Amino acid sequence: MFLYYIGIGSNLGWQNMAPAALVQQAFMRIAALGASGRCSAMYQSEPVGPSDQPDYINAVAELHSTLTPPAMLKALQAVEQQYGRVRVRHWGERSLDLDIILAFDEDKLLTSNTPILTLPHSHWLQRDFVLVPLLELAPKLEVDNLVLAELPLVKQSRLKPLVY
Ligand code: A4P
Ligand code: MG
Repeated sequence: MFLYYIGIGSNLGWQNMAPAALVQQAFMRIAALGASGRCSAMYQSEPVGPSDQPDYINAVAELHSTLTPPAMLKALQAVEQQYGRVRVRHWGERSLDLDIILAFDEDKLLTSNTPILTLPHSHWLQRDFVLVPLLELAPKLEVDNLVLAELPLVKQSRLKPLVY
């Protein structure tokens, strides 16, 4: 059984769904790819990349699944496609982005260094909209002896969960 942490992001929404609704819908689809899943709260975050795009809604899902990382990536890309994902510009606006942030085989951290699948996800340690929701699900998580909760980016983050 594999354990995944999957980043969910949207800043356009799709059809009649606002970004927050789409993030929740995407989590339901992700949960269906495994045996058990949990989702963090949602967070509004300023765009990283071009600044002339709307704020993002971000969350992280935790999922236990028998799908291997390449199979999980394919399944996530199929979900992105179903929600109208179009690639416009690098780090630009998108209806839905699903990234595998971390993958474990039992307790073992999996790594991969191909352009098709990079694990852990590139830039994940520079993004509070990934780390803060991830730590909500796994507050004591350490990766390669790095205590994530101790990172300055996490301690200084002003991200707050969305309140309805
Ligand atoms: N790929 C490689 N490794 C992975 C992985 N671990 N998980 C490949 C998912 N995909 C992975 O992805 C490009 C290629 O990455 C895929 O073909 C896949 O095989 P993409 O989704 O088409 O493009 P992208 O998402 O624009 O590229 P990238 O570099 O993954 O961007 P990021 O890092 O996802 O950044 N600002 C805020 N506030 N919140 C956000 O969520 N997201 C982005 C996108 C930019 N700014 C943001 C946010
Ligand atoms: Mg992506």
